[in-house]
Amino acid sequence: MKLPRDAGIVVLTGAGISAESGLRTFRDADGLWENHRVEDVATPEAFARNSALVYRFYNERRRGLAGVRPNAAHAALARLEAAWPGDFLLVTQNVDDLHDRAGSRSLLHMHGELLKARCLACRAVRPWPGDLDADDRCPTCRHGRLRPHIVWFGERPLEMERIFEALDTCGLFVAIGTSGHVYPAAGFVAAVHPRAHTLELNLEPSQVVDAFLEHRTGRATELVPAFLA
Ligand code: BJW
Repeated sequence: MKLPRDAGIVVLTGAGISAESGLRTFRDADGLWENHRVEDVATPEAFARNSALVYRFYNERRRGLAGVRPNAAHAALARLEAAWPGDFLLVTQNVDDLHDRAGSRSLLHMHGELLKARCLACRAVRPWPGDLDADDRCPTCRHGRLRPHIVWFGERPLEMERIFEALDTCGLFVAIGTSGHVYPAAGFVAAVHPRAHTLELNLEPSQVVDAFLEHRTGRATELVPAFLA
């Protein structure tokens, strides 16, 4: 595929790109945490029902980030952004900070960020202040409770206007390491097809692979640097 040098590129990443850094994906293994389905912890209803459990889940995952590092696929995307003369946007569903640490700057975290918390009252977003528990209050407004800055099921993903603006004008859309189970991200390919070229890079064909013009199967640390070489 020959892409004009002024074409816009949108890359969507999912948990598969961080798998080889040592972070578990959502739907590959058993998908369980302390015998809870992730869907039963990552919802506003779960937070209302048992916030201590939800805080524990996210405190543990936030601490887990300290022991992992960006891999060759994260690094290759940061190099592409630095070298590409046209518009470039990296949209990640991942709540880890591995793209940030690899050097990606034109980056949107559409499902939030593990290292941030948000006030339920004033909505201020701030760095996650150590281990959170149910008694923590917002330092900005001093009364609101803090919650993980994470988009749970049923909540509106972040930055949707900017994402659809980029999708509307891009010449290439690439999805990497995402199963295509979760919307609206799984619908991005349909939003650009057939105007833009579309490519899926994944360990196995995703749920929405038929919507892509091209797909390659394999590990992200091999496929992504090779595609960009
Ligand atoms: C490798 C690899 C390697 C492994 N190399 N690859 C339309 C139809 C039906 C339902 C809906 C719909 N629209 C909305 C919904 C409802 C819902 C939804 O999609 N439900 C489905 C389950 C059916 N969506 C929502 O509720 C969303 N909100 C919403 O739609 O609001 C309305 C609205 C939209 C737009 C504008 C205005 C309003 C919110 C979704 C929030 C998702 N949140 C989560 C949890 C975050 C919390 C946390 O982390 O704790 O986000 S769910 C979870 O899934 C997480 C992920 O970001 C997301 C996607 O998962 P991902 O990344 O694809 O991971 P996996 O595990 O599924 O797949 C990994 C892939 O990697 C696999 O394919 C492997 O093969 C591959 N892989 N190793 C390359 N080494």
